[in-house]
Amino acid sequence: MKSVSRRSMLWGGAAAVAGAAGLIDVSRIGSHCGIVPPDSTGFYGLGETLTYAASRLIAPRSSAREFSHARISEKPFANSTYGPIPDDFERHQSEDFRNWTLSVDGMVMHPVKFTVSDLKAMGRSSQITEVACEEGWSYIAEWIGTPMSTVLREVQPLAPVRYLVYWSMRDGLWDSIDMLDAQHPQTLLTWGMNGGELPYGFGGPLRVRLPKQLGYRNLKYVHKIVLTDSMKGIGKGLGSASVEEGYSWWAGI
Ligand SMILES: Nc1nc2c(c(=O)[nH]1)N[C@H]1C(S)=C(S)[C@@H](COP(=O)(O)O)O[C@H]1N2
Ligand SMILES: [Mo]
Repeated sequence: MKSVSRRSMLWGGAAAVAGAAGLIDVSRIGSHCGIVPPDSTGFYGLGETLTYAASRLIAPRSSAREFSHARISEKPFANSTYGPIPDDFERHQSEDFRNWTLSVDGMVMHPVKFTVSDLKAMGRSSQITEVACEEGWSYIAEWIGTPMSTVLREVQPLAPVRYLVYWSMRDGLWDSIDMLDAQHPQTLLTWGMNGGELPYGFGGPLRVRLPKQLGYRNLKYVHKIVLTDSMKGIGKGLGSASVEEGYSWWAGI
């Protein structure tokens, strides 16, 4: 494990104490260090800002728990997806997603469109981890996919990139993660589950799997990724469609 620098510890401690006492604007200090969540605004943003900053300073590379095969849930629960199925999506479904692409562009050296078979050929990683919904239920499954870091190596992000933003084609939901999460070895572009293909109900053909974050950040039917240094101009600039609905951007577990 990497040791935490004394300076980071001091900063974290000072921010926590001062923040709790309401003495200083934590988000202002945090922005110097690049650890402010995009939805850090106003009074309610304070808690999230502190949680995010503390997690980044104290355990920036921690991993989600992985389980043995025996712990895989017999009946995983596929949450419903709301709204009408767009025509484009139905067409892809009827073609067995053979022509489904994931575009990756924005602040990158080489923008690329990958098919699911391109991704499968690039790299494979699997993990047995839990999906935890904010509503209280969870299940454990084996997730198989291409590490996000492998895709990033291909497109080569350009400095000063800060966020990876991703969109679902099925319902237009979108979300974003910082580069630490984007490069995290457990962050997968998932195309397989429990030894087989990733079923439609669980986000097939392609799902972002982020076991260190609550379920709602694990978007299904992902077809577009943009790398950016700022969330300005993307939706309301708060980092996620879920944030616009009242959820918090940082949902670390
Ligand atoms: N595109 C899309 N992705 C989504 C959702 C959604 O409604 N649309 N729901 C999210 C929520 S709230 C949770 S808890 C998980 C549920 O994953 P599951 O369907 O595999 O149980 O998916 C997330 N991904
Ligand atoms: Mo959820």
